[in-house]
Amino acid sequence: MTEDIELEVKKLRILTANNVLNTYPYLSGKLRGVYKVCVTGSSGSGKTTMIRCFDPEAHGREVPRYFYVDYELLKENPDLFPESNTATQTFDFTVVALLIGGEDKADIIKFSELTEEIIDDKKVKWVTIFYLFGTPGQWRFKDIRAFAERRSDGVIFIIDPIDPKLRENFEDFREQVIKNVERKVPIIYAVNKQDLPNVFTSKDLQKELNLTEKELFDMSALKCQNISRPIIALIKKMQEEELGKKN
Ligand SMILES: Nc1nc2c(ncn2[C@@H]2O[C@H](COP(=O)(O)OP(=O)(O)OP(=O)(O)O)[C@@H](O)[C@H]2O)c(=O)[nH]1
Ligand SMILES: [Mg+2]
Repeated sequence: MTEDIELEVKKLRILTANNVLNTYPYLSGKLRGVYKVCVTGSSGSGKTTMIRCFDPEAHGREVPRYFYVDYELLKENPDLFPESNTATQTFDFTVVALLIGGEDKADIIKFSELTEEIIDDKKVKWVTIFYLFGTPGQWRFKDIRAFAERRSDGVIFIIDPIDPKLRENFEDFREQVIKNVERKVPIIYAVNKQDLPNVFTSKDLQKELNLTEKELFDMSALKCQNISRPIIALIKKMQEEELGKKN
């Protein structure tokens, strides 16, 4: 069953890569895969904020964070819920390209901004394209999350260091994403909100969450700091595993 899914997904990715090459022939010889990557994690962990660093226009439908909202009160007190008034209802989506250039320098840019000139200027050797799906973290939208995570090739898992239910959410969301991708795929974890003082860091959580240094990163989505590192690590892991499977 898992093997059938794996084959089906591979076929789809090859067809997509061929479409990309037909449309952008200058990528010929440089394209190193087209993947689906989802960004998961509890509500408020910073998924939408992270994705908007790569593409400010990449947002799904945002709705009030709470079921009951007194709009009049909010209008008069816009900072009533400083932790953000909205939550993602559908999913955030953008297409991004990882460019590996001269001296193995890595860059991530919005795919629609990639041009032949950029490829030449940056002496790009490899281009990996990924469809980035930012999922909704709220429980009431978990069916939409399942849809957005379905058959991803890799997962970015955002951990909220100020979440009072950090451990419980970690187990829950991991179990769900593993089920939704329908086969074993690489997962990279990022502890967000590192701009805040005295919050858990990847070092603090590594042991507790039983993760290795290589799969756990620190970042601040709010400041768009260190957001590329987990993605580069994920793509590397995905491609290493793919090569391993071929051998
Ligand atoms: N200080 C700080 N706040 C952050 C950071 N990332 C996100 N936030 C804040 O956390 C709140 C929630 O961020 P979102 O990006 O909407 O969270 P989300 O994971 O998309 O939430 P859902 O859509 O409900 O699943 C917002 O107020 C953000 O400004 C960060 O790195 N540092
Ligand atoms: Mg969101």
